[in-house]
Parts: sequence; C-alpha cells; structure tokens
Amino acid sequence: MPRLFSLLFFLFTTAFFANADDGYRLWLKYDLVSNPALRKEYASIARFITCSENDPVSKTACLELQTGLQGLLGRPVPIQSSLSKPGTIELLLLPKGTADTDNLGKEGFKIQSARGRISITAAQPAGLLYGAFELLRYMQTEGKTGDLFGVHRPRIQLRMLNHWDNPLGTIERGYAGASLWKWYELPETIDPRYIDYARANASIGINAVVLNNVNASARFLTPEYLLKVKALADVFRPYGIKVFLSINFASPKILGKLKTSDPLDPQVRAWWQGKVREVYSYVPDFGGFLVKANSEGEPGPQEHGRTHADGANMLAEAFRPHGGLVIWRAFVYSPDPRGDRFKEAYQEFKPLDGQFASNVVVQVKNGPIDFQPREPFHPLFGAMPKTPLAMEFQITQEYLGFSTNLVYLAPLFKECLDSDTYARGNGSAVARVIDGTIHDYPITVMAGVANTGSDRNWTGHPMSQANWYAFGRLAWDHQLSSARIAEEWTRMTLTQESSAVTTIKELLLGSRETYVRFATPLGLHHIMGQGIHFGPEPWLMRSARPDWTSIYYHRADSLGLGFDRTAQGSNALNLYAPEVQKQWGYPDSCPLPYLLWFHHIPWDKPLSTGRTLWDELCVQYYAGADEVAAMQARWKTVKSYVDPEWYADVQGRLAAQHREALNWRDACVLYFQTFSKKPLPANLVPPKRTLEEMKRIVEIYQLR
Ligand code: GCV
Repeated sequence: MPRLFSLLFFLFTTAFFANADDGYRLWLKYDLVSNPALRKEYASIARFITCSENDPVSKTACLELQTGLQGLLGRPVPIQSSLSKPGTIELLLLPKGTADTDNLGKEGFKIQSARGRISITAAQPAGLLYGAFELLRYMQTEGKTGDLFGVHRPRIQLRMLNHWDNPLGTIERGYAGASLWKWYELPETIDPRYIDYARANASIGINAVVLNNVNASARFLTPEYLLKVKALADVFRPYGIKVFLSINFASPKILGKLKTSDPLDPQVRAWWQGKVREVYSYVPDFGGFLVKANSEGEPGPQEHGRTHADGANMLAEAFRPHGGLVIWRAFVYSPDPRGDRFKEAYQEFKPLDGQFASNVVVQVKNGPIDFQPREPFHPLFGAMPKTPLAMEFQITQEYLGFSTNLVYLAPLFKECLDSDTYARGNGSAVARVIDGTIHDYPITVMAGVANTGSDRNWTGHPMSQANWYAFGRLAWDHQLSSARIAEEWTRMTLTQESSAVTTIKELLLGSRETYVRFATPLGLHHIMGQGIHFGPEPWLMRSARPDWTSIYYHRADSLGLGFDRTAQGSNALNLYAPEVQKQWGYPDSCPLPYLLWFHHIPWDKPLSTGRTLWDELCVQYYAGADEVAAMQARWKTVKSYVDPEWYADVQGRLAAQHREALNWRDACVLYFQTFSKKPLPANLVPPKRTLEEMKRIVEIYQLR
C-alpha cells in the first residue's frame, strides 16, 4: 500500500500541474504568493515541516502541506521527523485520553504558534489532515478570510457526496461529462484522477462518498464490483474518506435468487447479513448503504406490505456487528392527483419517528418537492425528534440551468439551514436540527448530490466548482457566511486582486436570486421542461403522473396564480410549527419569495411592492433577464485579472444563460398572460416572440 500510495501521489502531482489553468487544479492551485512581503513572512514560518506520525492519513497531511507550501513559496520545504527549530511547522498527534484530545474529537485540530514554530495538533490523524489544509487555505487567501489560530472542529460528523453515477459511465442529472469512475478498468487500472478527487474533497472536509446512483444497479454488490469498490476505497482511505454504496432493495431476488425481498423474511434477512459481511471482507471500514425505496419505481419494503422502518431496520441489523450505517431516503411521493406531493414524505415518515434502529439515518431533501430554485424547508426537519435526519442538498444543477448557468448555491443552502423549524421553540434552525444540537441526534450527516464529472474542469461550468467547495465548507461549519466562502473560493481559484475579488464575489452572491427571478419568481415552482428539467414549460398539462406536470403546481386560472396550501387548500402549511404557519399562512404577510408556494393569489391583488400580482410577476421576469445581462457586463470588468481560458469560458456560458433567461421570461410571461388577460406594465417592452414560437423553441429540447 505505501508503494501504491507514493506512485499515486507522484502521478497526481504531475497530472495536477500539467496544465496552466484549464480549471483542473480547482481551488488547490498553490501558485506563488504574489505579495512579496507576505511571501517572505510565510517563508520564515515554513522552512521545515516536522512529521513524526506514520499512519497513512498523517502522512497524507504532511505531503499535502509540503506540496502546497512548495508552490506558494516557490522553494522546497523539507520534511523532517524530529523536532523542531524556529521556522518549523509541526504536525503532532496528542496523547490519548487528555482533556485536549476529548475536546478535539475525531477530526478537530488546534493551530498554535509559539517560539517561532507553528504546531498543528489533533487527537486523530484526520485532524492533522484538515489542519494542514486549513493552514494552506489561510496562506492561499493571504490571511484575508478568517482566523487561523485556535481550535477548529466540524459541526457535522458525516460530510458526504452522493454520486448519481451509473455502471455504464453515465451520470443521472450530471452535466460535467461522464462518471469519474471507470468501472470497466477497475480494479486493475487506477486513474490518477481518483486521488485528485480525494484530495479536493479532503481539503474541504468531505469524509464520505456514495459511489453510485440511488436508482441503483444490483451489480455493485457482486464480488466482481466489490473488488472495484475496494480499489476506490483504498485510494480514498489515506484522505480520510469512507466509501458507501447505494443498493437496490430487491437484491435478494436479483442476486440471491430468493423468491422474495420481504424484509421480514428470515432468508432475506440472512442474505443481507451475509452480503454485508462480504462487503466488509473487501472494505473493512465500509460506511454503509444509502437506500431509495418505494420512490419513482424503485423497489422497497412496501411491495411486501412492510414499512420503511421495517426495511431500514432489517439492513441496520446486518450492519450492527460492523459499525456501519443505513441512510434511508425520505424522497417518496405517490401519484395521487387529489393529493399534494408537498405532504407525502411527511405523511409516510412522521408516524415512523422513534421506530428506526439506532444505526439508521433518514435523509431528507432540503425542500418538500425536489431541489427547486427556491423551496421552503422540508417540514420533516421540524417533526422527527427521535430519528437522526440527514440533510440532502443538490450540488449538481438539475433545476438550475445545468452547466450553462452561473448559480452560486451557498445562499440556497444557507437559506434552508438558517430557517427556524421551531421544533424546540425559537432558535431551532434546520442547521441545529441536523447537527444534533436540538434533539441530541447521535449521528449527523449532510449530503450533497455531486456535480463532478470527467470534464477537464470537473464541474462543466467552471464557476460551479464554487458549489462543490461551498457544500464542503458548509458541511464542516454551517455558520460560515456565503460571502466568506465566496471570497475564499475566489481568492484560491481566480484572483487576489481586490476589486476583482469584490466583483466576482458579488456576481456569485446575487446569482441564485437572479435565477429565481427569471425562472420561478414569487414562489412559482416545478414549471420546467418535462423530464430533462431544463428551460420553461409552464403549459405542461400531461405527463406519466399528474405531479410531473406544471399545471399541478402553478394552478393558473382566470382568477389568479399559485398553489393554495392553506386550510382552504391542501393544508400542507399545517405540517409546520404554528410560528411558521403564522409567517407563511396569510397572503398579506407571507414573504413574496414564498407567496405562490402557499397561496392562490388574484391577478389584481396589490402586493407589498405596491404592484398587483400580475405586474409584479412581469417585473420579476424582466428584472431577472436584465440581471443576467448585467452579470455579463460585470464579468467583462474582471477580464485582466483572471486567466484567459476561464474568462472566455465563463463569458460564453453567461451569453448562453442570457439567451435562456430570455426564453424563461418570454415563455412564462406570454403563457401566464393567457390567464391574466392583462397587458404588461407600461414600462416593459412586450416579448417580440409569440407563445407558439416559445413552445416550439422549448419543444426542441424534448426531441430525441
Ligand atoms: C436519482 C428527481 C430527479 C431524479 C432523481 C430523484 C431522486 O426526481 O429528477 O433523477 O433520481 O430526484 O432524488 O431520487
């Protein structure tokens, strides 16, 4: 293993630095510190690195620190094994059982400076790894984004990427090329990119990955594929990353040739126990299973008359001897035309609170529908005190313009994390629910559906790297602000020039709201192109299921627009605490961003802006499209401060985004006008295209 590791490290460093700035190096560029005074200062504190620990993760920490410092300082920084002259950075594990080690936990670290030396201390090797990256981040951002010295600890235990990668190399909802995992080449060939991926994750604290799609193929549990999974786990382990798999609940039938996959059947239980034992024989530190069951056609316990808890607990029993977890998804909804999809996960899972085994976590999407550009927080976050709930965010931009749109997602993540559930009174923010503060959850998890792929720049849109980065940083510390994360990322990735940093930061920070404005303003949701989930299709009225159409959600008619979820409508509001109901329950006081999520509003109703609903809707659509034009103009101002390849790539994508924003604007304004029957506000120039033309443009995306 050590040999393999050195070889991989060599391959990675050569691959990582092969090209100038095609985006491959992500935020780990380690270019020379441009400010000479700072470079001198850093050089004086980083003349040597002392590493006396011998385990693989500590060794990674030392090598990463060395690689980073050499780049930043422009000269070699030798690693030595004994202590410790002035100018040394020392990585040290503390003796077990002291107050300090208890305080630092498994992954925390402390950075101190004394007698001309900097020490990074931790109770366990992962802490040294995260400490090394923290020190590097400090230097990469020229000390402008946060304090270095002191104790740092993650707020969430499992900070996890969920890959929706399929066995044949495609990625469900992936917009950055093919899967990173070359299943047919594994385990014999280890693509050096695997290690680049691992180090990027480690640098932002991600410590777990689910390798395959939740719409899972059973083949990942065969011995042939477990060997491949083992090969990846071996690469990721020195970076502190555990591997998980998504499973197909019908595997006992598919692979075991049993007559049933009923979770209460003794043979099925024995099959899973044997299978889990087998998985651990390949990957001794395997993390566990992620399960999508009885959702969108995936098999699950309900086919056998059993509950989600029966299914999850059966798997949990198989994991108990090995210390693994079952992460059971709450993304379920039935095709009831009279129901409200908003309520369905709540109705299925709330009654099961308290029935799950202690090694089960229920993973809940941030909102009740499906990763829309804006959603209210999922009502389950306020309703499961006895069941550890994991957060599931989507980093890949399924509903946010794929990889042609610049949309920085930290504000979307923060909006949900900061929402108060009132589960235990005032101050019960979603973040404090999932980090265990409110209900003392013993296990805490934040997952993000990955946006990585085989594109050279990893994420398709180069600026979407910021979303991978922001997810990791927020999973480590959800108290960080979107602005700070944007500044860190910009300084590490694009430029140190302060006016350009400010401009790029502002571009990032405003981008999500701009997308909401030109696509789904005022609380509209799920009116995008059918199936592909790209572009507008508000007129969609027929689909395989009613809750896959647009009219199910916007409910436009001659009277008004929006989904009435009050007591007069579906009463979904009732799933929230009374304080939340009070915020959103009345059309006159409901904040405009959530208005049409909860209310059917007459076209003529004056809103808090002083405009009627119809006028406000038009103003938002037009403002959103104009804002994209403004983003293009602002990007131009940073031209001389960012790499030319990046500049041109982002410029092209912003132009495409502007075209798409105009499509959203014209399609939605013209379509909703067929209900409102009103002219546009006087200061807006009506679309030059007709509704029929817009329908044809959008239909093109649906053609095979
Ligand atoms: C993996 C949405 C997506 C599906 C995805 C599903 C899920 O419906 O469109 O592609 O399937 O969510 O999260 O399971």
